[in-house]
Amino acid sequence: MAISTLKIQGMTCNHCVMRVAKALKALPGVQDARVELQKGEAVVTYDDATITPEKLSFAVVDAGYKVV
Ligand SMILES: [Cu+2]
Repeated sequence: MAISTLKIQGMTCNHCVMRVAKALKALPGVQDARVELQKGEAVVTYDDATITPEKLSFAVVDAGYKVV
């Protein structure tokens, strides 16, 4: 398992947090995603044989947020 921290812009409320967490957790290979509104980041635990950090970022962008 690998852990990656994504810096996310555009989250303004708990709804955003849920959206991002849901998008990340829906990806194959993602075991856990902890999203923090105040820090503007997501800490993702994933299987690096299944998914790459780029794909984690794409999922966040697809959900409507920006990864910096
Ligand atoms: Cu929101």
